[in-house]
Amino acid sequence: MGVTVTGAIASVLRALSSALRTLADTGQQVVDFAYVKVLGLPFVVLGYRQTGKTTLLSYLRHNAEYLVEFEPEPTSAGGEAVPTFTTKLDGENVKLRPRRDVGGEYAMWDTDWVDLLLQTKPRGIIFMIDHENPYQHKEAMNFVLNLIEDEPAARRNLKMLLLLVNKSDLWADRHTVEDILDEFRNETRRLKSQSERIGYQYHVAATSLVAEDGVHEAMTRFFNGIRPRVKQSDG
Ligand SMILES: Nc1nc2c(ncn2[C@@H]2O[C@H](COP(=O)(O)OP(=O)(O)OP(=O)(O)O)[C@@H](O)[C@H]2O)c(=O)[nH]1
Ligand SMILES: [Mg+2]
Repeated sequence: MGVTVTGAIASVLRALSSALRTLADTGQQVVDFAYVKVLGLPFVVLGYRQTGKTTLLSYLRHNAEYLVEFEPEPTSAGGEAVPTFTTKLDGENVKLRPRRDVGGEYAMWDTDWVDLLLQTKPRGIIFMIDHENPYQHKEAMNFVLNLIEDEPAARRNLKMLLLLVNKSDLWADRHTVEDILDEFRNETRRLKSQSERIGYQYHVAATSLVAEDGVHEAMTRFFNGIRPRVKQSDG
């Protein structure tokens, strides 16, 4: 099934590559092209501890067989470098650039999360929660929304925030995603109004990384949301 996610990224990249091939030589379009080729698509994955951040990054980089053996340690302070993933497309390399995997402990919000957002100026943020610790998820989410509000660098390139309600294999038989989000009414309302005001998209999806449920759709939506847009002028 890692094939599915790899397939999801491959299809996003295929769309991206065909979009790039249609670009003409105007300045803006050349900048988009250079940006994608040289810098990749920077995005960050945030969320309270143990929500699945490291698992998601590994999932995106490896085939699913890898997950069976995968028991991540909690990510320690300072985070861990994640290499750029390069995918070959029509003989060309296209890069996705997550930069660094940070942990979800409180102590890391003010340090690692802030640094990561300010340095990366991400095009996308994946924010992960699960069915436990609603209080901590709320705090973590408000922390990120505050940073987007207060730090121009954190929102400068932001095109999409994807809210993943993960571990659906553990809750889907008892709760709907709406039940879980009910605890986060204020935060989702805030997300909606901030996204409209600042001008980024948001999307909410339920996923199970271990059962590979909903991941393909959510990642396709996310990577489509953060890739540079080709202007649809027919002129
Ligand atoms: N049941 C279930 N477990 C999951 C899922 N995704 C991740 N996990 C497990 O949740 C635990 C935490 O996953 P990590 O990827 O280390 O979480 P993290 O957000 O990186 O954690 P920190 O680095 O401590 O902040 C691991 O045991 C994963 O195997 C899921 O969809 N379902
Ligand atoms: Mg981790």
